[in-house]
Amino acid sequence: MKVSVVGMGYVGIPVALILAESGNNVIGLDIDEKKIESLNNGYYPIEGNEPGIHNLLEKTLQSGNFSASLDFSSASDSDVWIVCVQTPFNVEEFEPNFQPLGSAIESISKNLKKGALVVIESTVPPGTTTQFVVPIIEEISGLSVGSDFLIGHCPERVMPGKLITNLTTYGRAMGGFDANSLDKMEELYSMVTFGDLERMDIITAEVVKTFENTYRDVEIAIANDFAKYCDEMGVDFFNIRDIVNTVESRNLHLPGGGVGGHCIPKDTWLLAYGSRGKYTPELLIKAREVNDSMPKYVAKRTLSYLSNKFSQKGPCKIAILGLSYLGESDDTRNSPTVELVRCLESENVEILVHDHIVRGYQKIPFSSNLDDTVKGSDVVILMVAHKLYSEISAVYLSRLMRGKLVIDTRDVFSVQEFTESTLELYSLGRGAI
Ligand code: SAJ
Repeated sequence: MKVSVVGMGYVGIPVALILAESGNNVIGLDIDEKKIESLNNGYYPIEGNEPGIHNLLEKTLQSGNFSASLDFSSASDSDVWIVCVQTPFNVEEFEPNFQPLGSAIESISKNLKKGALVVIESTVPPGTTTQFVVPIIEEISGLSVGSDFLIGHCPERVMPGKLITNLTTYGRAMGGFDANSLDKMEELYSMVTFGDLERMDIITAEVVKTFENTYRDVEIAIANDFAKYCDEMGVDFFNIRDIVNTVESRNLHLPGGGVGGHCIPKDTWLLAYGSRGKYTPELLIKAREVNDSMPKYVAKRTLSYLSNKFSQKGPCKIAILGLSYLGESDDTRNSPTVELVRCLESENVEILVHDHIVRGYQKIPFSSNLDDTVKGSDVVILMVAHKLYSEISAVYLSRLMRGKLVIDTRDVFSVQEFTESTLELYSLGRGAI
């Protein structure tokens, strides 16, 4: 089949390469010229370690089954169009940003051939595929859904660091407009994954995906609320979590300095937007607010310690370890560290953020050198569980720091080791300082 994948990001690239490896003729389409050039030159344009992706790119370029392009008209004979663009949400306006999706759909509609299948893999508010996407296609292409083109929603379940594995093993929720759409989707996705392919209608698939991520957001919010409870009660959340999780039906998640990334922070809002005017999922929105409150919670703990114990002249120097939203990732989208810096900035502090995986971040004081970041700091705040940070010792920090406060929001540092040091460790969930 001739397949075009729109959106050469975390999701689109592995989808395109796996379909190309299966013998399809695949074009990867994007509006970012650098990405297209990088892909056609055999370079995976996204940082982070993705096992297998480099070999797959090289192999499918060599076989000629994959190429990348800016030009949608070069794909006008596509049998299938797969849309993998981002769907951000503006919380203040309570509106999804449909610009990337709308632009992709418009470009596809101008090049859609009769009988082709369009699949939306991006996570969208329930109702979007039939109420937003289909009208645009019919308006621009002049084709009618069902009789002239097929359409469906098949949400992705990839996870950074496990893109290829997840795509080829996880089952898929396939929401199709009609039986023909589902048959075509089944033919397509049976080439992508060995997992189960569940047939359903489109809105059910849209709800499956937004539920999946909203559910995780609530699970994380429970861990965060429990951690705050433990801080105030002077009990150890992690010890309690180990005991609670011995009950097989319990799965307490981990607290942290916030919930970032391109999925979890927005999918609750996409879900709520989909039911606007019909039902407001209050618990789910409250959970979102709990997770969004974590950077401020860390800032408050830091500032209350400083107001009581900081005696140096001049600004307090704060070193923050980790800028990406997740350990071993370079992705800074919705980074809790960025929000933490915003919460601290108005105070009499000097902040320097360290990350050795994120490259060249401009918007906040940033360094990729750990010694330089920690040297002379009064407070060190660990926000991301990068593997590197698990190698940091109390001796190393006490040698380089000017002050004594170390705040660990990801339970990376050993409480025992720090208790025996000259430093004061506050580990989120193990009792307030
Ligand atoms: N986080 C916590 N505590 C936890 C788990 C995560 O604070 O117990 C934080 C992370 O630090 C991060 C954010 O939440 O800031 C999101 O982490 P994540 O592990 O959910 O990673 P994501 O954002 O890459 O989520 C993706 C999602 N996959 C898709 O949308 C296809 C999600 O559904 C997966 O469950 C998740 O990967 C995964 O399990 O790895």
